[in-house]
Amino acid sequence: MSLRFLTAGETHGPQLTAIIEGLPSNLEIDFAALDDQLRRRQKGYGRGRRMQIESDSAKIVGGVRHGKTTGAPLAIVIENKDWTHWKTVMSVEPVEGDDEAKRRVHRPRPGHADLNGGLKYNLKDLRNVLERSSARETAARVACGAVARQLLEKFGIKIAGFVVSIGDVTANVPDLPLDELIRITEESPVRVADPEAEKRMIELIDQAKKEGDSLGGVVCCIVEGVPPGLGSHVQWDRKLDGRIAQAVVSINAFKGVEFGIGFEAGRRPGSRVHDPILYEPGRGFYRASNNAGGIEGGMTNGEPIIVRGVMKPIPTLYKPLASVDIDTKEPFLAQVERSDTCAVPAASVVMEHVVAWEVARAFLEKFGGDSMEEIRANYENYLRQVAEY
Ligand code: EPS
Repeated sequence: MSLRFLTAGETHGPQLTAIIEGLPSNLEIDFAALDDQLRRRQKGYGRGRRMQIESDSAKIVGGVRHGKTTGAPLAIVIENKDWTHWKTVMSVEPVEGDDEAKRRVHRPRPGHADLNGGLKYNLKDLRNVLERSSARETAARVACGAVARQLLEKFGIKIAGFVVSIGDVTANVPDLPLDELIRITEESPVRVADPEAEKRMIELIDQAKKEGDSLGGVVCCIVEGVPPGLGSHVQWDRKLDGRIAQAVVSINAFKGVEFGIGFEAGRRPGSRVHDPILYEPGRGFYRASNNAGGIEGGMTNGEPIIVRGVMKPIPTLYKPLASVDIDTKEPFLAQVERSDTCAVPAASVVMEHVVAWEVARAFLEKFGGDSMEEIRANYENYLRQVAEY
């Protein structure tokens, strides 16, 4: 069984719900570490008031007993504390009241799912679209990714996520061991390891907030300790880079993805793109550089996976753009909903977790077994085979 998950829940509904299927039995769950990841996602300079209301915690309500997975579907719920303010607006049961009482949305925001979702699902209250398309859903995805990450950690696989740029400010990424890079970016309110860029990013966010505007940016994720051979070249939908790309672009507001040197590869000749192959007894095959970002032919090559994603600015603008009222078809300014000015730092944490998920999925396909013991035996056997190759 392939690893999979589904999420449900609205941003101002009572809770988010996720079900993971395909986890092996006997994976020890570190409950505090799940909540740590959810807390990391809530942080970052540029967030709005909502994050002061929430204190996300993953409550496991199925699939784990006495601290270990049983092999049954794992069910997680995350409470929305803000729900108490939205009980009538988000009521499952019919409620009385006018548009205002129901906080009906009828002036769609350009760049959001509002209008397309309204047309597609024939909904005259665009709140029915925005409640689900909100990036609140990424809390559930981080919870699922955090479980996958715990599985990967048992095999020495480590993941970092940080910010490369916000608006037109690009941070220098120092060449440091991964643990050191994680330590420094973790302390930065904009998740960079460049104090000068950090200062300019904060100023830029302050300015955007003052002007009722929003900002996007570029984030990077590095996965270290991955064995060669995850993913496959034999079929289009088994290529790991393709699967990671889909996962990254599925994050709310993400518009593009690149691996290694990415789009720069299109500007260089092959001699300055491909990574020469080297060999040392004891170490095995390795590369002189990692321009490929750890994936060639849809498979990991044993070098760290390096993936970047671009997030567009959040579409909710306090100084709204032109829109059309869906009732009167008259021009109006788009509706203003409470939102963040910049969620790029949080998005780098989300990206870590969607990438962790895809790597774990490929890992279980390669070393598949129903228990952690069976997976470990398969993994060690494969590492021996690679060493003796
Ligand atoms: C979001 C709008 C804001 C963000 C939200 C994503 O929420 P609200 O409308 O309640 O102010 O804070 O992000 C989260 C709730 C979260 O947990 O990340 C949107 O429209 O996408």
